[in-house]
Amino acid sequence: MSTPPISPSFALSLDTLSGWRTTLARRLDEASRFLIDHELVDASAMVQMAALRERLGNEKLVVAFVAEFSRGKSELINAIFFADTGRRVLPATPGRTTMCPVELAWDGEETPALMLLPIASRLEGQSLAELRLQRRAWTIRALEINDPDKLAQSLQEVTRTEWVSKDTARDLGFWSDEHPQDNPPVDASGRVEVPAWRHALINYPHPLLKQGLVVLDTPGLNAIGAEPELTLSLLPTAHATVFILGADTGVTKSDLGVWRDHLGGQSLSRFVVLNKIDALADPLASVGEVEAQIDRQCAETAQTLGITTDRVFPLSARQALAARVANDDRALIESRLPALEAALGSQLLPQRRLVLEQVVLDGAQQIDSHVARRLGDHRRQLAEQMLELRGLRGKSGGKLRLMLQRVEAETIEFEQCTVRLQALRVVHSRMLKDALLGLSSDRLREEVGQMQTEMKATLLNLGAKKAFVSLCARLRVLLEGAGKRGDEIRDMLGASFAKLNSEFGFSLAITRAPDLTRFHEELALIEHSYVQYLGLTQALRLSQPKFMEQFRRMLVSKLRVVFENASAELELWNKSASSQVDSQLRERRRNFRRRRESLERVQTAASELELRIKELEDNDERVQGFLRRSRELLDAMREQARAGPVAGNDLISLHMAPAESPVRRAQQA
Ligand SMILES: Nc1nc2c(ncn2[C@@H]2O[C@H](COP(=O)(O)OP(=O)(O)OP(=O)(O)O)[C@@H](O)[C@H]2O)c(=O)[nH]1
Ligand SMILES: [Mg+2]
Repeated sequence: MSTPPISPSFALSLDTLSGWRTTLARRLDEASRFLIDHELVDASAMVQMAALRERLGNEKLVVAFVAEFSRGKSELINAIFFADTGRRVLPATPGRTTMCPVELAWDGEETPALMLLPIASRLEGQSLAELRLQRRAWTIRALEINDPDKLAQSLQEVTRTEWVSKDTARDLGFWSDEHPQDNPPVDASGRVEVPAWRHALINYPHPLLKQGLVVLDTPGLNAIGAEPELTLSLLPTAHATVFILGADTGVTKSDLGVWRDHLGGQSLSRFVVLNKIDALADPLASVGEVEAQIDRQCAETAQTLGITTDRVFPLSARQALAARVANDDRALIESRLPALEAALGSQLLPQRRLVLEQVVLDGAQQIDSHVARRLGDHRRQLAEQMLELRGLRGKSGGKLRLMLQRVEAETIEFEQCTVRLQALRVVHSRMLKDALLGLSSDRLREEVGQMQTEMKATLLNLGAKKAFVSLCARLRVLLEGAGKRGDEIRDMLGASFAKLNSEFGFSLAITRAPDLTRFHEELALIEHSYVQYLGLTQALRLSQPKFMEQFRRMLVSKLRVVFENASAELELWNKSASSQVDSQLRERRRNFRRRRESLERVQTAASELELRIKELEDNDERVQGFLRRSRELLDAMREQARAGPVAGNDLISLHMAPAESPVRRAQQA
């Protein structure tokens, strides 16, 4: 088999983006290596560079497919991502098929595998985020990626169900006496059919997944509602969601329910697919008539969902999959899938690009000013020494002795700064501790605990929502408080640095306090999705202790990430301020020692004077060279960031990409 007939433009854009990221990472590595090898950065700047590197390397792009059951989510994923296997890989059959959320990604540290989380894990109240870190909680099956049939057979597992008692089904969250319309089938002996797995992870070395794409396939409505984490965490944080409708069914009431509950409020990129347009083919109607009908249906869909018509993509996933498998260009165009792929590529990636570009530019700026400050300081001291030594030219031994005495005196005077620095450290660390207190996990747990007490006291959803909203308000105050304390620290350090600079010749500079806006936004996002969730009927399950516990843990683990990151950012900023003081102190001391040593040498042999001066001049030149080189390297990185991803050479790598796929390799062999 050869490559798919038409290069999927989404794949192309993603490939280009990832190529750009790799180049950026390489530029950063180059700059870091140079800066570290020549000791031009301190420990805190190294931490900053490592964080930037990690971000570039691990940047993920999550695309979620959401719809009522049987609209063709899995089929669409097959057509976009798995056509090169030559068959249908993810199970897609009439009726309910995918029973649990399925996440497709690639982690190179692991072998290809299907990881399944048993549904019973819901009873233990642990959140999915927590369980992700516990390998033992998962059932792991190796995947035979070189054999499409066996691969497809293994993936059948995501359709597995179990029959349990009504009580167990209720505990698991699949049975509701108040809302029986969504309840699953019951057999003759009264047992209920529930999904066997809570979540599935497919680790598969697809070229696109290797580039950081994560694809989330979800089961139909009922199961979506039953896993709060999907609503609360996975869907709101996806970078794009593809909502699928069937042209054969139109927009049904339950489609609207899914849209409203899970996608409605989202401002992130949403794509609406009107799938199964092949079902509209009619031997008695002309092509033009069928097309007009498709257009009409798109317009109606857009109107019903309250979006513009250009957000609706009519297509046939089944036809597209068949066309790709058969290598049939014409049929692929007829399936209209390429239009969706083009839109995904052209709308999603520029946005990711902007985010990354800003991250890199900010990072480069910080490193740049750090290096400039350090080296500028160094040069200033070299200049002072040079001035001193040049002044000695043609001077007597008496003058030399006088100079030595002066250095001694200056050293003693300078050392008085240590008392001041000590005091500064004490004040600084007290203020920092104070600033971090409100962001601690203890404090967070306390606040969530208070919310829980308030929720228990009310049986109504309205009350639960109110308790949650008031929790968010308290957390916002905590974040604001930390921000304010950060500003106070900046003011205190700014004033102290100014004094130290003028009295002891330091060149301490304070960088702007970390901007905590990002964390406020993250908190707002969590608030938004939880408020939405609490408005859903499923939230009634909160009255069940197990669900309350799961809800609490999930919330704490989400919030903890926000608070820990805010805290880490504040701490890093403070660390970089104190390490600046430490390194300047060290440098100043070294400088006094050097001055003394050169004077002593000159004292023993007059010829030493010119040698010393020459040495200082060479040294200064070397530092200037470092500065130039460092700027060059950082400028190259900035330029690359501003240039953005460029398609071109990457085209070649795209066309080679499918060949990289293990299945294709096996087929070729
Ligand atoms: N005619 C036609 N059938 C399609 C198309 N896409 C999917 N189907 C069929 O619709 C049925 C459901 O497709 P799935 O991909 O399993 O749907 P799903 O949305 O993943 O459903 P769940 O996994 O149950 O949530 C399958 O039999 C598919 O073959 C299409 O474009 N045209
Ligand atoms: Mg499915």
